[in-house]
Amino acid sequence: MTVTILTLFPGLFQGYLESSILARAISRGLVGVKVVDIRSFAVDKHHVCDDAAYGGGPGMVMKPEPIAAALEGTTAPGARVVYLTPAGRPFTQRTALDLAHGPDFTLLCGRYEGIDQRVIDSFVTDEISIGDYVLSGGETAAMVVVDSVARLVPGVITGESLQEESFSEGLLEYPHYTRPEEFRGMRVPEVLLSGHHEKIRQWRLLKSVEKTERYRPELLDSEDLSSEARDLARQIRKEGDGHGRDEVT
Ligand code: 6GU
Repeated sequence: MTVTILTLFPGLFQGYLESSILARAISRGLVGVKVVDIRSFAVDKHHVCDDAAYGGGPGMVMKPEPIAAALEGTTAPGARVVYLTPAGRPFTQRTALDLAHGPDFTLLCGRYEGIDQRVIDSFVTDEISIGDYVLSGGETAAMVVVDSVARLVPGVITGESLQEESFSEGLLEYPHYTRPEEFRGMRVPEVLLSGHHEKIRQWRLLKSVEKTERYRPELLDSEDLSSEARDLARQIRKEGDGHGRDEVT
């Protein structure tokens, strides 16, 4: 799978692409990342890529010609072109899975107030936002997308880690512990030392449901939740009402 990234700031990607899981995936040939400088497609003497907005208002808009030329010079006709914008559809694990299934796709990073709408109308197949906040450009969002997609490409991380993720699907992760058994007076929960796999599984699920209830309670209303997780959620909520066993003294 090859991802092409179109940006005015190609240098931002260097350190990121040289580090960690992604660098390994690239060197093993599992993932390709091509970073393309939009400015190199501007034909005028000063390679101008932005201009004032028609209709007035503050800020600049990215000109259509360099982006169109960059897309036509790097992206196969019919390929997915994803524009990263706070005005896009929310990016989720489902989007990442969908992109990881291929084929190759292109990420278009906006800067300033955004890009000329006619480029979106002519080339863009998906508009994606990574959350409800404003970034100064699409580059950090592109890194988020590449990271989350690359780790889903077969062979990039072990099947076990992915299985564990699908186990906890729809819930926040349970807490993790490593050695030593006691750190500054705090012991690792006894059940994790027991070697009892079923008890450990149940404890982790309980912790996941508790954490989800605390930080993301709306996730517990999902239809996709396992019946076991649903039962735990119901129990936790009952206890929270003040009628649970823990509250009885
Ligand atoms: Cl994809 N781009 C920008 N500029 N800001 C964002 C975003 C993307 N997602 C959330 N905020």
